[in-house]
Amino acid sequence: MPQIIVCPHEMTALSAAHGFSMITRQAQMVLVHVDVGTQNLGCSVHNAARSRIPVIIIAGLSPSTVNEDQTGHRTEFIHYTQDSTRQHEIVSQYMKWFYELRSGAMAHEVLARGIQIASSCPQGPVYLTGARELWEEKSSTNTLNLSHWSIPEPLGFSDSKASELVEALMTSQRPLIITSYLGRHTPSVLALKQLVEKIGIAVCEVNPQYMNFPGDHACHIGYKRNSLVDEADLILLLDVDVPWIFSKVTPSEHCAVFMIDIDVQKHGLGFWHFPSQKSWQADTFSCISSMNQQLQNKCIDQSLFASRIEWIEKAKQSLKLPDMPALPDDRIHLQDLCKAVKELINEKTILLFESPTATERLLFTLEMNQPGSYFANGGSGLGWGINAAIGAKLAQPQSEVISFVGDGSFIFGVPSSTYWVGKTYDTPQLTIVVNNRGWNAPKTSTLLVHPKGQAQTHDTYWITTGHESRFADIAQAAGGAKAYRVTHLSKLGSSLQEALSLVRSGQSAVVDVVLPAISKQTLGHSTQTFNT
Ligand SMILES: Cc1ncc(C[n+]2csc(CCOP(=O)(O)OP(=O)(O)O)c2C)c(N)n1
Ligand SMILES: [Mg+2]
Repeated sequence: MPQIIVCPHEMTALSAAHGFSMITRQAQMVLVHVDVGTQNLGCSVHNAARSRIPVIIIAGLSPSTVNEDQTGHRTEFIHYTQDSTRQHEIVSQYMKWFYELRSGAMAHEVLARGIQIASSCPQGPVYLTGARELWEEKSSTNTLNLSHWSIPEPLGFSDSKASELVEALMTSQRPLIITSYLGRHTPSVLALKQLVEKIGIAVCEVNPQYMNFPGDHACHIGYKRNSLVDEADLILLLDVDVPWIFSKVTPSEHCAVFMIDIDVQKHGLGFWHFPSQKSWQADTFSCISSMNQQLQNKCIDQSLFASRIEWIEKAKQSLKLPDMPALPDDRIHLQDLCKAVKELINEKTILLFESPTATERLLFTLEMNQPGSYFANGGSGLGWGINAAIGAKLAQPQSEVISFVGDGSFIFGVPSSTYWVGKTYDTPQLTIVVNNRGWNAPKTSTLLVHPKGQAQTHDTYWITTGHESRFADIAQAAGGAKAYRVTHLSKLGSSLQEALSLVRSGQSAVVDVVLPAISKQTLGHSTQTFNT
């Protein structure tokens, strides 16, 4: 019997399954109510697809029969209004496979096929439906021999391809690796470290979904997209969706770009293209391992190695994130918060990150270096973090789970559902709300397009959502979480430490950390002066 976690909101269910699968790589099942339940999954469907998460979503279909002899027939008016004609179309473009069960006798087999498809690489969600009458039928009594439903292995990497790449790396002057999700398989991190140290390669993590390469390593050049792209003479893209932004930077004419990706064509995305002279759909771990093996017998040119390391060291200096100036009146800025979070990290920490405009500062400050200690959403549907934390804790009960989320992301996460589940199923988390009083990312996006436009001149960004809300109290009311609201730097460290010790004792805690407001605009009919 699988463990059943009842979630009051579908966003919690699929995001928690996402968090669990991110760690275990095992497919999870999420059951939802017909068309309306499917719609309430909302952006967690996009997230599962973009993050290549193995999950089987099962939704009922309204019963189709009206005859009382048929078990499961229509018994309520709602069976008419919920009988949509193409329910699967709500989510089909995000699914690796979707299918309607046509006979209850085949339920086991169809499910096994769903698991097989979702779990094979590149992994992803599948969607199964079936009318009530079918679920009422007897399924076959034969138990499935699951060993006959093996998951197809990802493609390997031939010796000749490995040697082509090894030669190119060994003779390069300024090699750069860009990655986002290589660390989903934790042994890949060590394999990459071995390769990097042997050759001397700069590594940049862009929007990392996992801990891919130790943040404190001498060859880690940081988390800023576009870094060194125009300087490198060899770029190796390893499991990454968007390595750079064309309008900001392009590789030099003489740069060789290679790509190894579990999903090299990204056929789930619309327009997508990054130039590469060779690209391989393959499992990165086995590719790097073959390269490492070949390198064991190779002699590295020491003067080339030294010049590569010198280039990396210089780049690291220039890419350092400058310190933020201290704020007056004991107020807290993002850097203070990131430094305080660093004090909480230990070998048991699992950090779930969803605070869009804090990405670089947090990663730069924390320098996470334990494989499997850091997770972020590969999609962009906000509300994932606090719910994925439930799945992370279920997957690794001994861990200390911290979700670091923006105030907007906290609201998107339907916290009234999250913290109830957390309490009911003993999955305590420490949530840190980065409360800049609104949506900073859309403000930044606006300024990228119109740096001196109306919004900038008049401070009319329309992004000051929930600026006076008491976010932590929601979690307290819904699931008995301990609520903190911190406005002063002198109280920050002690509040976070106290909150973490409560989490260790089994109670969730939410620390709402109030940072300077990103806009002074008041919304609605409020005449209240904006408290910055
Ligand atoms: C469900 C959803 N709605 C809207 C967006 C667009 N969006 C991207 S970032 C962002 C702001 C999020 O606010 P917050 O979590 O407070 O982070 P901040 O931008 O302040 O760093 C919004 C609304 C989105 N990505 N997902
Ligand atoms: Mg915000």
